[in-house]
Amino acid sequence: MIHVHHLEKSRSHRILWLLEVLELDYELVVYQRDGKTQQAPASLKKIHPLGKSPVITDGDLTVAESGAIIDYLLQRYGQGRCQPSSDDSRAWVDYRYWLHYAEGSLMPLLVMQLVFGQLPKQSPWLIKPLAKGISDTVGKRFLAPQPNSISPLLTNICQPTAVLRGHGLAVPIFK
Ligand SMILES: N[C@@H](CCC(=O)N[C@@H](CS)C(=O)NCC(=O)O)C(=O)O
Repeated sequence: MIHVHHLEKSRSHRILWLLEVLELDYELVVYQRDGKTQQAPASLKKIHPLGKSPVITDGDLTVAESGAIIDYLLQRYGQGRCQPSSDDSRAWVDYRYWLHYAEGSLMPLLVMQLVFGQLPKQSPWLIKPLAKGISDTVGKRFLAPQPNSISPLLTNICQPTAVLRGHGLAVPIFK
């Protein structure tokens, strides 16, 4: 039986989505974020030393990292669903690109945006103006231009015709 170690408000939703599409049986083990820090509880570290979600266990196996979990589920249970065949080189390369792009390139930017956006709000009042200055500068000089430069790519992949591209529901949609 597959167990999904699911942290509320997290990337773990992608895994649940994939499991539903593949119509696999699974059990959910739900974890709440710490009310103050928003971090995962220490109990998640007992499942995998990273202490982050998603993590799945499948019998004796433990698999962490959302991309690796998706790969594992599709290789083991996909029966060709949700990914292009390796005969179709272009689609196969696109699929791999988008699978890795989400965590490799996009997510670090989104996390930086979140962290720097929170910086002034979370800082002690005395240094709030300084924190706001840093946050604004990082946002304007570094972060803002980057999502702008990738948005045409994202718009393109989010077109139903691009995502579905003749081989059923493709995995980038889960990312
Ligand atoms: N690259 C990892 C990232 C895992 C990750 O950072 N998960 C977040 C939730 S989206 C988490 O567990 N955060 C809680 C924490 O850092 O304590 C993946 O794709 O699985």
